[in-house]
Amino acid sequence: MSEMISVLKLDGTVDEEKIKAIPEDLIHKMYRLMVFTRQWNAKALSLQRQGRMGTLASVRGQEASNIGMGLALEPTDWFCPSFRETGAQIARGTSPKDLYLYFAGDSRGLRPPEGSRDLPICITVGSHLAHAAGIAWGAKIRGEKIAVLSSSGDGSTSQGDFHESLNFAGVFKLPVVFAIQNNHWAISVPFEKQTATKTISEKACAYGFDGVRVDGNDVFAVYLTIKDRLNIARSEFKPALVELVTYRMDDHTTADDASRYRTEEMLAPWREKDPIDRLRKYLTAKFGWDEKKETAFLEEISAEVEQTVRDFEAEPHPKPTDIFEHLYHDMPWHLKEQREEVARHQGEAAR
Ligand SMILES: Cc1ncc(C[n+]2csc(CCOP(=O)(O)OP(=O)(O)O)c2C)c(N)n1
Ligand SMILES: [Mg+2]
Repeated sequence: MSEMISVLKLDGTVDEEKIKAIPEDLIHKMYRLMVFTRQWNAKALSLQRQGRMGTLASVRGQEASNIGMGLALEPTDWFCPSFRETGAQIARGTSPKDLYLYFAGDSRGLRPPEGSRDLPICITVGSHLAHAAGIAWGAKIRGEKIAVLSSSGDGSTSQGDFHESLNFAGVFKLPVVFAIQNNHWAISVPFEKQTATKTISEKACAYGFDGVRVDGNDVFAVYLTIKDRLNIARSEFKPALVELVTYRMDDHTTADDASRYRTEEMLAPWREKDPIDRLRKYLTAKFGWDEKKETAFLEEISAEVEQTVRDFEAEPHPKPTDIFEHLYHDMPWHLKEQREEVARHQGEAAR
């Protein structure tokens, strides 16, 4: 079983050698993005309870894994997320307003930013691992010096797609890194019932490449490990499996009630490992971060989140005829007729 890679300890002290690779401004950026993600998420949960948001997969507790991954990628790399990567997407440049739109059921929220190399959110568990392998294969054939990162949950490792994608990547020596956010749950299925192996990283040996285990609540370890593995993938065509050991602190989604299958005692040790508290301790010891700075900072982030909500809610509703868009280059006649009919009913001008 591979050792757990860690840089930032629970008490906020660090491995002084490893931390040298992370500049101070990047550390502040990590903290800002993690706190923003937590507040963005908390706001989305509260909007959902008020009927102003659709089903949401909360990312609370997984901010270090998310931000570490998002910041480790180069802009020219590809990122293939599932649905609990909102922080990574924000770190990569997806607009937080678009993510609100998406989780409110508006498909316009899936529009990728200009020039983006992020795939849209993938709800089908595990299917995007094959997309990641395919993109990496295409890049290799074209001679592009890029890498691909996919992120999915512990549950995805039980899907056939996981085996197919990792096997393919191993055989074709593809520049792809498969990150697994092992948050110990797949809805109500605990990790012990997900697999008979002790870890996920050890599964890599069946595919002929490295598997590593990282403290997924340690943003420095996640960032450095993913960055290192992407570099190796890019320059040596060696894929990797990276297990990020973390914990889902909320319900699976807003349609779930985890108190039916999970006790407070199970959560308690993970509260101690909170990724944001740990980083704040480091900032306090190293850069003199204090109550006053924290209070002002939280207010600033909160104002930013409130503005994001205002922008999201001010977005005009999509037109009913939009349902016909983006499917056909040349729309068949019967759909054109239907679109005109809908437009007539809505008093809309058909495009
Ligand atoms: C192919 C497929 N089967 C079932 C589902 C329903 N489903 C949605 S999330 C989920 C569990 C996923 O667990 P995991 O991969 O650990 O990710 P997490 O939700 O913990 O982030 C399931 C079974 C689905 N979306 N896709
Ligand atoms: Mg999981």
